[in-house]
Amino acid sequence: MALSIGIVGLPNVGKSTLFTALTRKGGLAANYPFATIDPNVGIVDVPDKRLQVLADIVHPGRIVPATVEFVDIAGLVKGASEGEGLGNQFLANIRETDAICEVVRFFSDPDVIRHESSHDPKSDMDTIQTELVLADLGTLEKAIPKLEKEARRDKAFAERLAVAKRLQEWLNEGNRAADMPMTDDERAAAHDLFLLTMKPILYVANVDEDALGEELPEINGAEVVPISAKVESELIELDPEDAEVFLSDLGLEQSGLATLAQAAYRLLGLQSYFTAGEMEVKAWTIPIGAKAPQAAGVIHSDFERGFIKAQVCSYDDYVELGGEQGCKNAGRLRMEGKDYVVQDGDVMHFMFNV
Ligand SMILES: Nc1nc2c(ncn2[C@@H]2O[C@H](COP(=O)(O)OP(=O)(O)OP(=O)(O)O)[C@@H](O)[C@H]2O)c(=O)[nH]1
Ligand SMILES: [Mg+2]
Repeated sequence: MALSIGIVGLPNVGKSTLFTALTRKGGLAANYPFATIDPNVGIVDVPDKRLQVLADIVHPGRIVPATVEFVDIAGLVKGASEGEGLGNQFLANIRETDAICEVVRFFSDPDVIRHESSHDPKSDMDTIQTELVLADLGTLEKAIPKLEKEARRDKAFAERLAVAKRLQEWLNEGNRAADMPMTDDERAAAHDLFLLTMKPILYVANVDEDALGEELPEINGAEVVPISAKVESELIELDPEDAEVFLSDLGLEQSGLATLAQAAYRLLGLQSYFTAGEMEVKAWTIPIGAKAPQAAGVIHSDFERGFIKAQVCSYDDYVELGGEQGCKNAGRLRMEGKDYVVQDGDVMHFMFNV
């Protein structure tokens, strides 16, 4: 299960430029609005420097990073829900993503045409929020009559219907679904409605080169990650050493893409653990707080079902003591049971029985 993120924003704000840099393959970036019509899906490695450190110890056949799937869609405009621009049909392509990344134009380049509905970051964000809320209201308008019918037949649908109606009122006031106070059960019921504003959102501020490294304040309680799509698209053309020099000239420690991947992990409450062996060193994505069996289940459901115990070294121990044998010699190799809460960076080996 790769984590998936849908990219939204007004036309010509740099979505496809960012997507292309992210995925190192062609989405089409072009200086005219609505350059993107078909959705583009790209799988992106989650940059994690720890993988190479582990590989230097284990010398595996290959390194396998965690991945995130990005979906690039056409720009939304004011009135998209009523068919303005290209309309909002393509929002269906991001209905099942785990999160939304909204690209907001902060860069000033006068040569890049601003779509007429784009003014400044705050109003652009409001425009997108309005369109996403309207799209969700459209979804609810279709879902509610169906749920009413189903609730008459089967009580199990009553809760989903009640929450759908409550959401309708809430969204009608211009709010995001995710911000509505809900019990866990209601939240689960709401999840099945696949509302766009129910998804966690993070903002990418597509800034001018010289504004990189500046911290941006949160907007509506959401994290804003400053990235220059232009710089990113230049970075991927360079070999790794030149890229490091380029980055340090800009006063940066890592590429915006790495920063974005990390922000997405934080937003979704995710972390990685590693497996390290002769064949491969691999990062696995799990929710923060996941216990050992759940972590094992990410590799294979049999591992979770037949979980016996896990052999664990912390990342720091593993690196400092030179690997598994070193950890063992130093008494730092632990055997953990099914209640062990996996820590970020743990190097794990599972014992199971099926
Ligand atoms: N100066 C500058 N130009 C950029 C930057 N990011 C994108 N552009 C330019 O803006 C134009 C539009 O970029 P795209 O990536 O195609 O925009 P988009 O958001 O995908 O647009 P649609 O698909 O039409 O909705 C292109 O000419 C890019 O080169 C940036 O960070 N700085
Ligand atoms: Mg595009």
